[in-house]
Amino acid sequence: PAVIHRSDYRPPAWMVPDVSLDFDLDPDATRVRAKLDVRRGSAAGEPLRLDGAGQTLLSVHVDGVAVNDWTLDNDALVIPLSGEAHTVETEVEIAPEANSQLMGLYASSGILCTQCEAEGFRRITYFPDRPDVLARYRVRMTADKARFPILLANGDPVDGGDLDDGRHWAEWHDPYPKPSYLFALVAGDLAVNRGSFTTMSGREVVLGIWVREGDLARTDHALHALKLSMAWDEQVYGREYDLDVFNIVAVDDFNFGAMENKGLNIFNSRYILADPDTATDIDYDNVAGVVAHEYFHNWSGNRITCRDWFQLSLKEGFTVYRDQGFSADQGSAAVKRIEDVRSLRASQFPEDGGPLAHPVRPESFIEISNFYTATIYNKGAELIRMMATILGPQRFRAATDLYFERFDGTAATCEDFVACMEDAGGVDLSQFRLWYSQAGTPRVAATLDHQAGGGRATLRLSQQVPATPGQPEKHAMVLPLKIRLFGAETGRPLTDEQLVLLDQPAETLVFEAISERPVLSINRGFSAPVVIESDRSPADLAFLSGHDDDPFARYEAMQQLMLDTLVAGAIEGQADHRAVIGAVGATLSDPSLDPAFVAEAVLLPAEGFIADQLATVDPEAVFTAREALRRDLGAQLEGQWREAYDGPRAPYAYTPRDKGLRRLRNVALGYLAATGAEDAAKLAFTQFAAADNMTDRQGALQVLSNTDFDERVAAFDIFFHRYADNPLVLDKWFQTQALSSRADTADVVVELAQHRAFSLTNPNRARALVGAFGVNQRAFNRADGVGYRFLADQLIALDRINPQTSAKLLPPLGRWRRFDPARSALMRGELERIVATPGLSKDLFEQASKSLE
Ligand code: BAL
Ligand code: ZN
Repeated sequence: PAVIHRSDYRPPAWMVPDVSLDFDLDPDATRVRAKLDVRRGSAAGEPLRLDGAGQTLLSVHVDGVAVNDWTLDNDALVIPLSGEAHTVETEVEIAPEANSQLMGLYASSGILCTQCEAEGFRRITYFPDRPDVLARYRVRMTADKARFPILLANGDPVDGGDLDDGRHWAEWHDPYPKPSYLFALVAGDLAVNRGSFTTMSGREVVLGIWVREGDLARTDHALHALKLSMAWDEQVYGREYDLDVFNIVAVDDFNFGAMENKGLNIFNSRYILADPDTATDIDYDNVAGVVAHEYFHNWSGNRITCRDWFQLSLKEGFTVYRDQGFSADQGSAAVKRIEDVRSLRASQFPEDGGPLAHPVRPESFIEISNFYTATIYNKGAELIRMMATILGPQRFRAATDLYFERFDGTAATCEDFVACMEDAGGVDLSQFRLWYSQAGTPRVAATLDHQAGGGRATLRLSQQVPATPGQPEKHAMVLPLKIRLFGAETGRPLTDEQLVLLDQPAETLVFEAISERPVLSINRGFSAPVVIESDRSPADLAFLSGHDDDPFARYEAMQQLMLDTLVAGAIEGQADHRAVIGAVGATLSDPSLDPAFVAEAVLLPAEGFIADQLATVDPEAVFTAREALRRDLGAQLEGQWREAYDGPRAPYAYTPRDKGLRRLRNVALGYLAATGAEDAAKLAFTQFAAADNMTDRQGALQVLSNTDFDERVAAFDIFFHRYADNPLVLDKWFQTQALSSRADTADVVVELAQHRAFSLTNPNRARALVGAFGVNQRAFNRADGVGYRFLADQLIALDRINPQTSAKLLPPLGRWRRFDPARSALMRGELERIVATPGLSKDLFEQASKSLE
């Protein structure tokens, strides 16, 4: 397959200021008539080239006259045009019901809907399907009124009516020029939860969350989150909504989490539907976060879009940063930061250290769908965060104001964004730009020396950026590191917090008048997305975990202490647990701490993250070391776990405090179960059966899922039957089993793939079983290779249905270099089998072949 390079970018040869689309909707055969006003753009003499894929072309007219001098070149329609401006009309037929890849126009449980990012619009009609061609869209839809009573598109509704034959029509007009990837339409039998929002300039916006009638009761949280998001973007970024309506539609079959189409967001129902009985606190948080994310795209993505797909992080990194800020403001900012860093470490760090590593602004791709990654999204957000840290809040806001003003209505680049940061911030970000072009997670070594008898302390910092595919040599980057020193004896701060911009391979900082032995607090707030290697002792880490005034640094010290202990345990077969037990005990008994923070702080690092620290991963050794520490923590602190578990209980409410208490209780239950305490099974099962909310019910199920208790089987059975009609909750049933740490999980997962409720055609279900299994380090890496074979079988089968979703699930196989020779060979064998599969999509080919390199 062809490789597309960033350096090949050329401005569009033809622009399309206006387009009219006429849809005669039918699940089996939809007719699409498109009328494009085209204007010659950059290059004289070039024919008009319209992207297409998978449709049947019925006719082509130029300036009202049927023509046949067009050609098809790799699915693109090429039409020779002599003048500067023409009207080009095409008519095509497409088959939404047969569209299983869920790109373009497709059917999801009887609803017709679209997904066009990145290159799905070309599956609907012939068009220059690239983000720098901005058009005003007028859309007319005709459909059977009984089956599709609701017809929605981007922008505002302008007209509609009934036809004689039981069909009806509606016309929508979007006044804002937009790229084709933001096009959307929906036709279906939908109910609406209506709301309204008055914008900062006093305009009334009609809001609608559209779902199946039976799901309506589960949409209040999403509607509330939408209103909060609209207010937040006005207050924090000065951004006002710009249309009279804002609609969100939830569908069950969706490749992404959601899509920011102008004025008509389409969501995976997983990120809309929530009520206490079916959604956990994490689900509630995710619904609000994704609603906010898509809403924020209206400015960071839609009003200002990307010039080309290499700039994807321009909109995604910035919008993730914005949604993180929104979520932080809804509850505990410290806990939100901890969650974000945990997810960065779980998904982006391994990506940055593996065969699929790529810069935040990639240089090339085969299939752009493969680049909707944690690097583009989450590391991209960290880049924005670092610039915000360097500029400070006022100058950062001035810089984003400048960006929104300077580039409104255009397709921009990452470089344009950085230039605004420089212009409004009065800083030089020349070297900072390396963050966009260099892949890999920088490592910082930090050693702190102190003169005996007091006085001068010397901090030596050095950085190293590891080699990544195609980038053997790296330059030193700008690393904004927040640093503070604390006194080891008194616990008091010895310095103010300082922002150090480490921009050399090595630097030395000197602190004078340091009267007692200092302890280093570094990368506070996770100010740079790097790995810190310091020589801090277990005692100093335990001290920081109890005394640092930065909550993130406190959490981080505990994590480092746990990690060092677990790595020692995995390598040596045993470790000294005392420092961890002492620090966890102190944290549990500190009454000044927020329970939500405590719950995060006492959690052990994930198996995958422990494995990332080892030269060669031994999954059983990692599991055994982690279980040993869990058991020891559970047993040694049993009284405190019981106290936390028996803490204040109240009827369910979704408030930060209640969420924190629930989280801590479930963590405590896990530790109690780890000890094998006699009553643990009973406690868990009672919680499972009596819970008035899904957080507690699923929390108990998760605890049971890792055990041999008889209650485990009963709980899974009850759960399945109770929620048999709810696909989102059944996903939890599959996922919880796929994540179990039990020795038989791989066999269970292979069996579950044959379950009548399992299907690869629904991306959520595929991710719940196959995706979750891939990140279950112990089960997936079972020494006999059954996990590898299973994943490869599923990917090959899913590739025929939905290549995009299949390719996203491949990365666990790409970790083969990290394992022992026997596992490596088994994994490579499966990758080779995938690459050799006839008819493989370019999506899966790219991921598998790069993973072998
Ligand atoms: N643009 C794709 C979905 C999202 O990031 O919002
Ligand atoms: Zn996004």
